[in-house]
Amino acid sequence: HITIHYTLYLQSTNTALQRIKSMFYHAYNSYLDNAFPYDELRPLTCDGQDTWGSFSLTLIDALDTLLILGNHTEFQRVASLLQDTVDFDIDVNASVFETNIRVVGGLLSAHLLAGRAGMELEPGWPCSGPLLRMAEDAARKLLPAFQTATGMPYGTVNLLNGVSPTETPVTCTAGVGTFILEFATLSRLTGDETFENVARRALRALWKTRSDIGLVGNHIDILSKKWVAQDAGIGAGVDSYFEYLVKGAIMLQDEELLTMFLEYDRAIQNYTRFDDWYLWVQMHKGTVSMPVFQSLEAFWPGLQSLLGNLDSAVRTFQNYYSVWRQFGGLPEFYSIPQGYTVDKREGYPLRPELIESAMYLFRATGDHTYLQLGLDALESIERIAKTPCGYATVKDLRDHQLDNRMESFFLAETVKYLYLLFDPAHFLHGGGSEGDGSWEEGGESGECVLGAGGFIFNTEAHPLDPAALYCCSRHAQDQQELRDVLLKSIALKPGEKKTPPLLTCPVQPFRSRLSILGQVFTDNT
Ligand code: DMJ
Repeated sequence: HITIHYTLYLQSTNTALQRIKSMFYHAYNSYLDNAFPYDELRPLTCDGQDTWGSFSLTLIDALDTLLILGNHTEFQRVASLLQDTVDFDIDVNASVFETNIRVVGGLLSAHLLAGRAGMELEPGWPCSGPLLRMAEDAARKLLPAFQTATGMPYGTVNLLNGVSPTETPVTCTAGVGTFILEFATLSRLTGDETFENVARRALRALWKTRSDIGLVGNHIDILSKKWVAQDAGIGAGVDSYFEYLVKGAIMLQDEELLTMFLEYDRAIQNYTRFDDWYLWVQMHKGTVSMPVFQSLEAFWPGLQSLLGNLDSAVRTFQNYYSVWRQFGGLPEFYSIPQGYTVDKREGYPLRPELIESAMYLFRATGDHTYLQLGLDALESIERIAKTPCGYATVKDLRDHQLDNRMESFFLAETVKYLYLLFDPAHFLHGGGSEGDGSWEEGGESGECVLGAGGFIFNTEAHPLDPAALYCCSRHAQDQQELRDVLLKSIALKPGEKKTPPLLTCPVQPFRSRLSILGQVFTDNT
C-alpha cells in the first residue's frame, strides 16, 4: 500500500511540476516576445508597460526562477542581457521598497545562484561579481531616501536626482522596515557597511515609535515620527516589516531583531487575533477598526512555522484556505463577519502568499492538504486568469473579469513557490535534486561552503544564502587581521613582542595564513 501511494504521489507531483513549468514559460515567453524591455507584460493587449521604474522588471524578478526550474542556459543568457541593457542612471521616480525587494533582491539572488547555473565566475565570487555590482548600483540609488534626521526613509526617490523637495514624508511601515535582508547581504558581501547601517538605523527608529501597548500603525510621517494611519495589523502596509524581523534574525543570527519581533508578536496575539483570524485594531487602544482579512496577510502562517508556532499556523492557514475555496482565489479584502468580499477589493492579482505558506507548512508537516491547495491554485489560475498572452490579474473573483496587468511577482513568487511546494527535494530546501547535493564550493580556492545553511527568501521570494554572507565577511575580517599583523610586525619597536590574533577558522588557505602567522606554533597554545 505504501509503495502504491508513494508511486501515485510521485506521479502526481511530477505532473504538477510539468504543469507549473508550462505556466511559467507561457507567461515568460510572452513577456519576452511582447513586452521586453518594459517592466511588465499586459496580458490582454499583448504588449508591455513600465510600472515600477524602467528596468525590465519582470526579467530581473524572474531570473532566479529560471535557475530554480533548472534552465541554466536561459539564466546565463538573461544574466548577460541584463548586464548589457539595464541602466539605473535614469530620471525615474521609483518606489524605494519595490526597487529594493524586486530589483536589488532579484539581482542579489541571481548573483548568489550564478555558480549553480554554471556561469563563469570571477575570482572573488561570491564576494564580487557583475550581478552583485548591479545590485549595489541599484541600492546606491536608494540611499538618498535614508538621509533623514530620523533615519527612516522616504517612500520614493528619483534614481537620478535623489529625493524631490516636494516628496511626501508619509511612508508605510513596510516601506521603512523592509531592507535588512538585502542591505545586510550587500554589506556583508561587499564589505561596505553603509547599507546594513542605514537599514538598522531605520529599524531602530521605527521600533521606538511603537505604542504603549506594543503595536505599530500603517503609515508614519518619517520626519515628525507621527503615526498618520493608526490601524495595526499584519497585512498591507505592514506585512514584510514583521517578516524581515524574523528572517533578518535567522539570516544574521541577530537577537535584537528577534526580540523586537517577539515583543510585537505578543501584542499582535493579544489584541488582533480572534479565532485564529487576524483583524485590524487601533494601535493605541487595541479596539477593532477593521474586521477584515487581506490576502497579503496569508504569508503569516508560513512565518509562524519558521518560528515553530505550528499549531496556530495550521489553524490560521485553514481559515485562509476556506476563503480560497469559497472564491477560487483570495480576494484582496474579505469581511470576516459577513463572510464575503469587500466593495472594490474583490480582485486577485495572482498573489503568492497563501501558496508561500503552503510551501512552508508542507515542509513542516508533510500534510497533503497543502499540496491540495497547490493543485487548487494551479487549476484556478489556468481556468480564470490564462489569456493567449500570459496570465492576467483577476479584477473580480465573483465574475472573473480580468485586468490588463501581470505583476512581476507572478513569475518571481507565485510560480516559484508553487514549484517549490511540489519539489520538497529541491536544493533550496536542502535536498539534492540538482545533481551533486545541497551545497557547493565558492570563494578563493573553494573555502566557502555555500548553501549549506539553507536559504532565506526575501519578501519577493528571492533566495539569499547566509553562508555566502558569513564567508565574505569572514574573508574581509581575516584579510584585515593579516594586514594588522603585517603592519604590527613592520612597526615593532625594539624589544616589543609580536602578539598573534586569536585564532579563528581561516577563510583564506591555511598555508598563506601560516606563512605570516608562523608564530602561532611558537606560543604555548
Ligand atoms: C510582492 O511584491 C511581495 O511579496 C510583497 O511583500 C507584497 N506584495 C507582493 C506580492 O503580493
